[in-house]
Amino acid sequence: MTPTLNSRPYAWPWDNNLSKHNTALLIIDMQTDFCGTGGYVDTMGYDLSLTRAPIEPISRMLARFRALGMLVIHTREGHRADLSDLPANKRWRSQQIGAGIGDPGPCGRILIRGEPGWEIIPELTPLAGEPIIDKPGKGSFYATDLELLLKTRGIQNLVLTGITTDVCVHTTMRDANDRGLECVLVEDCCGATDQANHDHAIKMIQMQGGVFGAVTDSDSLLQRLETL
Ligand code: C5J
Repeated sequence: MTPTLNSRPYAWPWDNNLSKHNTALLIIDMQTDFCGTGGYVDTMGYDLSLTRAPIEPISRMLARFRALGMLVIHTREGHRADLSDLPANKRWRSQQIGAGIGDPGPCGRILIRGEPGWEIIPELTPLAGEPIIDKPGKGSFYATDLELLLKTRGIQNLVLTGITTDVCVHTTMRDANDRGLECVLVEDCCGATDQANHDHAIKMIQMQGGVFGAVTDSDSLLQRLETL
Protein backbone atom coordinates (compact mmCIF):
# COMPACT_ATOMS: atom_id res chain seq x y z
CA MET A 1 0.00 0.00 0.00
CA THR A 2 1.28 3.51 -0.83
CA PRO A 3 2.22 5.35 2.38
CA THR A 4 0.32 8.57 3.12
CA LEU A 5 0.56 11.20 5.82
CA ASN A 6 -1.98 11.34 8.62
CA SER A 7 -3.00 14.98 8.14
CA ARG A 8 -6.18 17.00 7.88
CA PRO A 9 -8.31 17.85 5.99
CA TYR A 10 -6.48 15.72 3.40
CA ALA A 11 -3.45 13.47 3.15
CA TRP A 12 -0.60 15.93 2.45
CA PRO A 13 0.86 16.57 -0.06
CA TRP A 14 -2.12 16.70 -2.38
CA ASP A 15 -0.42 14.53 -5.03
CA ASN A 16 1.52 12.40 -2.51
CA ASN A 17 4.67 13.46 -4.34
CA LEU A 18 6.88 13.63 -1.26
CA SER A 19 10.61 13.16 -1.61
CA LYS A 20 13.80 14.17 0.17
CA HIS A 21 14.56 16.51 -2.70
CA ASN A 22 11.29 18.39 -3.15
CA THR A 23 10.47 19.04 0.51
CA ALA A 24 11.92 21.57 3.00
CA LEU A 25 11.54 22.25 6.70
CA LEU A 26 10.99 25.90 7.61
CA ILE A 27 11.65 26.85 11.24
CA ILE A 28 10.21 30.27 11.90
CA ASP A 29 11.55 32.79 14.44
CA MET A 30 12.68 30.42 17.22
CA GLN A 31 14.50 33.39 18.75
CA THR A 32 15.03 34.36 22.39
CA ASP A 33 12.86 37.42 21.73
CA PHE A 34 9.88 35.13 21.10
CA CYS A 35 10.46 32.32 23.58
CA GLY A 36 13.24 33.24 26.02
CA THR A 37 13.31 34.91 29.41
CA GLY A 38 13.71 38.67 29.10
CA GLY A 39 12.88 38.70 25.37
CA TYR A 40 10.19 40.61 23.49
CA VAL A 41 7.30 38.21 24.21
CA ASP A 42 8.31 37.92 27.87
CA THR A 43 8.52 41.72 28.18
CA MET A 44 4.98 41.97 26.79
CA GLY A 45 3.87 39.70 29.62
CA TYR A 46 2.75 36.65 27.68
CA ASP A 47 3.05 33.06 28.90
CA LEU A 48 6.41 31.78 27.68
CA SER A 49 5.42 28.15 28.19
CA LEU A 50 3.18 28.46 25.12
CA THR A 51 5.95 29.65 22.80
CA ARG A 52 8.48 27.24 24.33
CA ALA A 53 6.25 24.19 23.93
CA PRO A 54 7.34 23.55 20.30
CA ILE A 55 11.09 23.51 21.08
CA GLU A 56 11.31 19.78 21.79
CA PRO A 57 9.11 18.61 18.89
CA ILE A 58 10.98 20.92 16.51
CA SER A 59 14.34 19.52 17.69
CA ARG A 60 13.15 16.02 16.83
CA MET A 61 11.90 17.14 13.41
CA LEU A 62 15.12 19.04 12.76
CA ALA A 63 17.24 16.01 13.64
CA ARG A 64 15.25 13.85 11.22
CA PHE A 65 15.44 16.31 8.32
CA ARG A 66 19.18 16.66 8.90
CA ALA A 67 19.67 12.90 9.05
CA LEU A 68 17.82 12.52 5.76
CA GLY A 69 19.88 15.30 4.15
CA MET A 70 16.76 17.38 3.51
CA LEU A 71 16.72 21.16 3.23
CA VAL A 72 16.24 23.06 6.49
CA ILE A 73 15.69 26.83 6.50
CA HIS A 74 15.57 29.06 9.58
CA THR A 75 14.07 32.54 9.83
CA ARG A 76 14.63 35.44 12.19
CA GLU A 77 12.46 38.51 12.59
CA GLY A 78 14.52 41.62 13.26
CA HIS A 79 15.50 45.10 12.24
CA ARG A 80 18.59 47.11 11.43
CA ALA A 81 20.26 48.85 14.36
CA ASP A 82 19.43 52.27 12.88
CA LEU A 83 15.76 51.20 12.60
CA SER A 84 15.67 52.28 8.95
CA ASP A 85 13.66 49.16 8.06
CA LEU A 86 11.20 49.50 10.94
CA PRO A 87 7.86 51.05 9.99
CA ALA A 88 6.91 53.79 12.45
CA ASN A 89 3.54 52.19 13.16
CA LYS A 90 5.13 48.84 14.05
CA ARG A 91 7.45 50.60 16.51
CA TRP A 92 4.64 52.70 17.99
CA ARG A 93 2.40 49.67 18.57
CA SER A 94 5.18 47.77 20.33
CA GLN A 95 5.77 50.79 22.57
CA GLN A 96 2.07 50.78 23.55
CA ILE A 97 2.52 47.37 25.17
CA GLY A 98 5.76 48.31 26.90
CA ALA A 99 8.16 46.42 24.62
CA GLY A 100 9.29 49.01 22.09
CA ILE A 101 11.19 47.49 19.20
CA GLY A 102 14.69 48.95 19.28
CA ASP A 103 14.46 49.82 22.99
CA PRO A 104 16.93 48.32 25.47
CA GLY A 105 15.81 45.26 27.44
CA PRO A 106 17.32 42.40 29.45
CA CYS A 107 18.37 40.67 26.19
CA GLY A 108 19.69 43.77 24.45
CA ARG A 109 17.74 45.99 22.09
CA ILE A 110 14.41 44.35 21.32
CA LEU A 111 14.23 42.63 17.90
CA ILE A 112 17.43 44.23 16.64
CA ARG A 113 19.75 42.17 14.45
CA GLY A 114 22.88 41.06 16.26
CA GLU A 115 21.45 41.52 19.77
CA PRO A 116 21.30 38.51 22.12
CA GLY A 117 17.48 38.43 22.12
CA TRP A 118 17.36 38.26 18.35
CA GLU A 119 19.50 35.10 18.17
CA ILE A 120 17.97 31.71 17.48
CA ILE A 121 17.78 29.76 20.76
CA PRO A 122 20.71 27.41 21.47
CA GLU A 123 18.52 24.27 21.29
CA LEU A 124 17.84 24.97 17.59
CA THR A 125 21.05 26.63 16.45
CA PRO A 126 21.40 26.40 12.68
CA LEU A 127 24.23 24.29 11.31
CA ALA A 128 26.75 25.84 8.95
CA GLY A 129 25.24 25.73 5.49
CA GLU A 130 21.61 25.86 6.62
CA PRO A 131 20.09 29.02 5.14
CA ILE A 132 18.88 31.71 7.54
CA ILE A 133 16.34 34.20 6.28
CA ASP A 134 16.41 37.58 7.99
CA LYS A 135 13.05 39.24 7.65
CA PRO A 136 11.80 42.64 8.75
CA GLY A 137 8.13 41.60 8.74
CA LYS A 138 5.85 38.81 9.81
CA GLY A 139 5.88 36.91 6.53
CA SER A 140 9.07 35.10 5.50
CA PHE A 141 8.75 36.09 1.83
CA TYR A 142 8.43 39.85 2.21
CA ALA A 143 11.75 41.63 1.50
CA THR A 144 13.72 38.34 1.53
CA ASP A 145 15.12 35.87 -1.02
CA LEU A 146 13.21 32.87 0.37
CA GLU A 147 11.16 32.31 -2.78
CA LEU A 148 14.26 32.31 -4.98
CA LEU A 149 16.02 29.92 -2.66
CA LEU A 150 13.14 27.44 -2.68
CA LYS A 151 12.77 27.68 -6.44
CA THR A 152 16.47 27.11 -7.04
CA ARG A 153 16.37 23.98 -4.88
CA GLY A 154 13.24 22.64 -6.62
CA ILE A 155 11.16 22.68 -3.43
CA GLN A 156 7.44 22.04 -3.91
CA ASN A 157 6.44 20.95 -0.40
CA LEU A 158 6.95 23.16 2.64
CA VAL A 159 6.76 21.94 6.24
CA LEU A 160 6.01 24.87 8.56
CA THR A 161 7.10 25.02 12.20
CA GLY A 162 7.94 27.77 14.68
CA ILE A 163 6.38 30.72 16.41
CA THR A 164 3.97 32.29 16.50
CA THR A 165 1.28 30.12 14.92
CA ASP A 166 -1.20 32.93 14.34
CA VAL A 167 1.26 35.60 13.21
CA CYS A 168 4.55 34.79 11.47
CA VAL A 169 3.76 31.13 10.77
CA HIS A 170 0.31 31.89 9.37
CA THR A 171 1.47 34.85 7.28
CA THR A 172 4.24 32.73 5.83
CA MET A 173 1.92 29.79 5.13
CA ARG A 174 -0.60 32.02 3.36
CA ASP A 175 2.12 33.64 1.26
CA ALA A 176 3.69 30.27 0.43
CA ASN A 177 0.31 28.89 -0.57
CA ASP A 178 -0.29 31.83 -2.91
CA ARG A 179 3.05 31.02 -4.53
CA GLY A 180 1.84 27.51 -5.35
CA LEU A 181 3.84 25.77 -2.63
CA GLU A 182 2.16 22.78 -0.99
CA CYS A 183 2.15 23.55 2.74
CA VAL A 184 1.67 21.55 5.89
CA LEU A 185 1.76 23.03 9.40
CA VAL A 186 2.97 20.74 12.18
CA GLU A 187 0.72 21.72 15.06
CA ASP A 188 2.84 20.63 18.03
CA CYS A 189 5.87 22.27 16.38
CA CYS A 190 4.13 25.66 16.58
CA GLY A 191 3.00 27.87 19.42
CA ALA A 192 1.24 31.20 19.95
CA THR A 193 1.09 33.80 22.72
CA ASP A 194 -2.48 32.66 23.35
CA GLN A 195 -3.71 29.06 23.20
CA ALA A 196 -7.08 29.97 21.65
CA ASN A 197 -5.33 31.89 18.88
CA HIS A 198 -3.15 28.84 18.17
CA ASP A 199 -6.22 26.59 18.04
CA HIS A 200 -8.13 28.94 15.77
CA ALA A 201 -5.15 29.37 13.46
CA ILE A 202 -5.05 25.58 13.09
CA LYS A 203 -8.78 25.48 12.42
CA MET A 204 -8.60 28.20 9.75
CA ILE A 205 -6.17 26.17 7.65
CA GLN A 206 -8.63 23.31 7.43
CA MET A 207 -11.55 25.30 5.97
CA GLN A 208 -12.51 25.06 2.30
CA GLY A 209 -10.84 21.68 1.85
CA GLY A 210 -7.54 23.05 3.17
CA VAL A 211 -7.60 26.72 2.24
CA PHE A 212 -3.88 27.21 2.93
CA GLY A 213 -2.77 23.57 2.97
CA ALA A 214 -2.99 20.91 5.67
CA VAL A 215 -2.24 20.28 9.35
CA THR A 216 -0.37 17.35 10.88
CA ASP A 217 1.54 16.49 14.07
CA SER A 218 5.20 15.64 14.55
CA ASP A 219 4.70 11.90 15.24
CA SER A 220 2.70 11.49 12.04
CA LEU A 221 5.20 13.40 9.93
CA LEU A 222 8.17 11.55 11.41
CA GLN A 223 6.44 8.28 10.61
CA ARG A 224 5.83 9.37 7.01
CA LEU A 225 9.46 10.46 6.64
CA GLU A 226 10.49 6.92 7.59
CA THR A 227 8.95 5.73 4.34
CA LEU A 228 11.07 7.98 2.09
C1 C5J B 1 5.32 38.29 16.20
C2 C5J B 1 6.19 36.27 15.18
N1 C5J B 1 4.26 37.70 16.74
N2 C5J B 1 7.32 35.63 14.97
N3 C5J B 1 6.25 37.61 15.48
O1 C5J B 1 5.48 39.49 16.35
O2 C5J B 1 5.13 35.68 15.18
